[in-house]
Amino acid sequence: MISSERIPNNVDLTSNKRLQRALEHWQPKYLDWWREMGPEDFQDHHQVYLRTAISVDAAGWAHFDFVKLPEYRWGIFLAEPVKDRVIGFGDLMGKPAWQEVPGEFRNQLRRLIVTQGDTEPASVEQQRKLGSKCPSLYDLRNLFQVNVEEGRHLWSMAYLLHSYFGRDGRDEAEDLLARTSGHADKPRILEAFNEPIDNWLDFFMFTMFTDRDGKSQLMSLSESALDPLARTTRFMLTEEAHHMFVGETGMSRIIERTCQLMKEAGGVAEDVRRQGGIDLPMIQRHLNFWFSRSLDLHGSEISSNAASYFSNGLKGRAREETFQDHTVVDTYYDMEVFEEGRVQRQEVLMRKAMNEVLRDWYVGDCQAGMDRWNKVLENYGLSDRMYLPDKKFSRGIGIYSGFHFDPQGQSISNEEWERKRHEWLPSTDDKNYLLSIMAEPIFEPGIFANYIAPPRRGINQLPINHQYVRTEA
Ligand code: BYC
Ligand code: FE
Ligand code: FE
Repeated sequence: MISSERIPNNVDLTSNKRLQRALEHWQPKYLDWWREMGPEDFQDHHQVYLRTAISVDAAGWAHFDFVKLPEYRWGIFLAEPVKDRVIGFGDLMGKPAWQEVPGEFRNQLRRLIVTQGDTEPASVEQQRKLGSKCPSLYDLRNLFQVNVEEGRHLWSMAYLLHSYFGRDGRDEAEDLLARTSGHADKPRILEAFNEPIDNWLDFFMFTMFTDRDGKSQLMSLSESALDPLARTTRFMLTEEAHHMFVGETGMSRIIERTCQLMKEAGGVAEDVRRQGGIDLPMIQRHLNFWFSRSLDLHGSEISSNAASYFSNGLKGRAREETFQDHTVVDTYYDMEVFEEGRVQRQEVLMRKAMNEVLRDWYVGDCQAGMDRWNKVLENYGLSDRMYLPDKKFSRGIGIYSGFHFDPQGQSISNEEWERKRHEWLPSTDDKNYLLSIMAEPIFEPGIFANYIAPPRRGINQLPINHQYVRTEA
């Protein structure tokens, strides 16, 4: 069994016996979960070239080596403390940040940490069958890198629960291993984390859009008055950047390959499928799906939970320091609401609109990625463009759920929705086609599936054709 010495950490674990015992109790359960729910078929006989954080300084947080997946050293790291840090927003602004959990905010903080923690193992579960369909060893390695880091993010939240929430925290940490993505009785908490991801187009869209919700939520939690939470999430963000890199570059490589196939076929989108590629409309449908599911992850537009998180200093805005007003007592958000069958504008108390403020930041961050994908199309001289659907399109949470809108945000009838939804969202045909072109995994170094272009460079200065995953002799 992996012992506590093998938990790299900067929280002085050896001198905190109580915490050490608690984590030693949790660790074998985590490992059981990982073996059962982690990457299928790659646990026992494969060595993977992985980055492991062994400290938080520039030299230590990106240590590369070959490891077997269950032997990855999942560590606990907090970003360096900010000296004399004070609360940066809300009603308690200017007071010292908390080193312990105040009793009156215990339930809210536990809930935020549990919700955050729940997404991390969920994503590993969602992605567990992708290895046997991989487009290259380079991509396979990236998948596993994302998976082990989501595992480490779970460790981060389990650490907070064990350290600051006593018995309840221990119970919650166990429950994080007991819920399962897509399970009928014990599903994951947030809906996007119960959606299947069984092909690589879904995987890249998920890491592009859903991991980016991870970025916006972690940015807002890294403003938290609870200093250990702020420091934990701040360090998680360094790893999160790689997950979005995997999604964004994975997609731009698919788009690039599609452009090449379109050129070969004389520019007709449908021909791309005949050549085994992924056509642009299918890409747009998957984009529409994961973008709208990830918008849902930001919660309701009008939310008293969000107001209370902000007032109490539990959860701020992304880059809180860039705002002028950190208390926002009597300011309003000009919101698009849908009432009496039409879109109208309504002034909403800014504090209640904090989910929407974060969602706006998120949309801007996604749009920047969209612009980079469109550059690829432009460079190939094509006039097609990818776009983000309107915020109202295909929503399951919040004030637009229960109504139908087209991707441009126009309200439409049930009948029109039923008629058009397969043009806008992935169909069973799409999924079957994707599985058919991914049926054979590619394990030969330097070779890439026909539907995706090679990356610009390899991992950690190694060549693209390096054997990033190898079977044990
Ligand atoms: N699905 O006031 P409301 C990541 C619930 S991703 C299902 O609208 P609030 C990662 C809500 O819980 C980042 N239920 O929302 C990415 C509430 O339930 P109750 C994850 C939902 O409270 C990729 C009710 O609806 N981190 O790290 O402001 C790979 C009404 O609540 C959903 C976080 O989310 C939904 N989409 O919640 C790996 C940060 N949305 O009270 C990892 C922590 C809302 O009626 N969470 N509900 O039972 C939060 O900050 C907030 O809880 C939310 C919004 C952002 C989720
Ligand atoms: Fe994560
Ligand atoms: Fe992530």
